[in-house]
Amino acid sequence: MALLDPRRGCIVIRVIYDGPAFAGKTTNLRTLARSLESKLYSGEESDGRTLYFDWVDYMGGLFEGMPIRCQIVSVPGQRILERRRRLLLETSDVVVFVADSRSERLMENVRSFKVLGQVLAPMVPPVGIVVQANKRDLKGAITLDALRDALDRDRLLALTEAVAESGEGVRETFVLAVRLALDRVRELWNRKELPKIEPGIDDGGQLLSAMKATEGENLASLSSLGLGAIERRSPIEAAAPPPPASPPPSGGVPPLPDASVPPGLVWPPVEGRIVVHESTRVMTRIERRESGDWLGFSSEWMLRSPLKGLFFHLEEARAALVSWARWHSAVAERLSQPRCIVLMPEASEVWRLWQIVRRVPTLSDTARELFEQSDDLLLGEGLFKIIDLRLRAERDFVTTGWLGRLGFSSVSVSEAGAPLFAGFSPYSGRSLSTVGSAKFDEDRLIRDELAPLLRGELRIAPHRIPAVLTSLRKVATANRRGHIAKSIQQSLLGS
Ligand SMILES: Nc1nc2c(ncn2[C@@H]2O[C@H](COP(=O)(O)OP(=O)(O)O)[C@@H](O)[C@H]2O)c(=O)[nH]1
Ligand SMILES: [Mg+2]
Repeated sequence: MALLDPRRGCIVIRVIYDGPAFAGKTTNLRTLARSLESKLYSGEESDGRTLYFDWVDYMGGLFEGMPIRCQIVSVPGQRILERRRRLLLETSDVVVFVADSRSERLMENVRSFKVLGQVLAPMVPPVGIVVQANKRDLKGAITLDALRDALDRDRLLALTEAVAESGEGVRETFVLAVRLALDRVRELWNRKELPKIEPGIDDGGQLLSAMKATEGENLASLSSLGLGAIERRSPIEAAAPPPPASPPPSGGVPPLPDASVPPGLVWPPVEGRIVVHESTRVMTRIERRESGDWLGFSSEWMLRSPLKGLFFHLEEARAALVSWARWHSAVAERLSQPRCIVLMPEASEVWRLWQIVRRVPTLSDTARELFEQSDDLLLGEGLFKIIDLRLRAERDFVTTGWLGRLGFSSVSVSEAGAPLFAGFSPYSGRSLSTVGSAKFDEDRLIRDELAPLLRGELRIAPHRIPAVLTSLRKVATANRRGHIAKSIQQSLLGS
């Protein structure tokens, strides 16, 4: 429901606290109200249970020079009040999902989170979710990884920890949530879709009346709970640059991107910031390569800043980000996920481009595992699959011009069995539509890349070569790709 209130000259966003009953939503808002020096409005309660919502108003921060007004609203968590909950969720710009860390509450969290996912799925631009693992003080609190796996194994979640009762982690969660909401505002702004209209709902009392009114009616739309009618959409004056961070890089090592990067400097919007938040929490090593690139690693993530990724003018830096983002959009379906690109303020008037990519199992990893396979037949079949994927990837990415080069360690497989590019995307500092060579030479690829790989792996067991080659030939022929096996055999035996 983000909007630009023309009368007050401010941006209005709505941060919704969601989650199962008793997880600590009201406690979060109570703590926030105290630390933000604002007032908590609790619509109506019955025995301390929220019936409608809690509401906190907060004014803080700037977007394009305009103050930001946050409507912080918690939903009722009881299942019986689910309709009220959904109505409120549909007006969110970001959601903090307050999860109860006690193991016995895990299924309640999961059930509630599923509903949240359904409600938010159709919303465009995406509404980010911060999962706050609350009640970390209690014995029997499950680990963050267990919570993450139970909620959604396939999706990257921004996780924070809190003890809402004592206030620990409450503010950190809120700050991250506001940043995700502002990513959404930025996206609306860029699309010239940020409504310029006074908020239909200005305080808790108005929201309560509106909710009660809609419950009396045959409600379908919730426009009255958010914006009222949208009167006009007007393009807004040109963007002013956000202030760069002030501390200069220390000890030569550039600062890693962090989740405080200003809106508009991370792509894709919303999800990109979640990638930054999750990856840089655990980044362990950073080093400079001979090429001049900076590289960072953790067990799950890898991060790179190219040599040409340093900028001294924000407009130039932005243009580079946009052109790189275009490349990513164009090949999105063929890229391993999640990943993001981000422009990190590095010093006064200095920005650095980074990309962050989640490490996924690649063909190299699969090959290494395969060679532990003692059955020659299965090894041959597995090898054919890998080789076939590698060749398809070459055809898809390099021949079409999207990439300059590929290797076994930069190709992974999608669930549907198609090759995905899992490496760092190329950056040349200009428009990136074509960087690859147009010629595809299968024989050269087999000779220069595959044969050495196989030779290296098979060196430990040369006696297996004939059996493996026979098996490989059999599968390849069955797939009408006999020539592949033949050229591998020639490369291997010819050496
Ligand atoms: N131990 C502990 N109790 C908490 C914490 N946060 C909330 N509670 C308690 O959990 C209960 C439910 O909290 P409440 O905020 O009303 O949950 P809501 O239903 O999600 O709004 C209350 O008794 C709170 O005092 C926490 O971090 N640790
Ligand atoms: Mg409550």
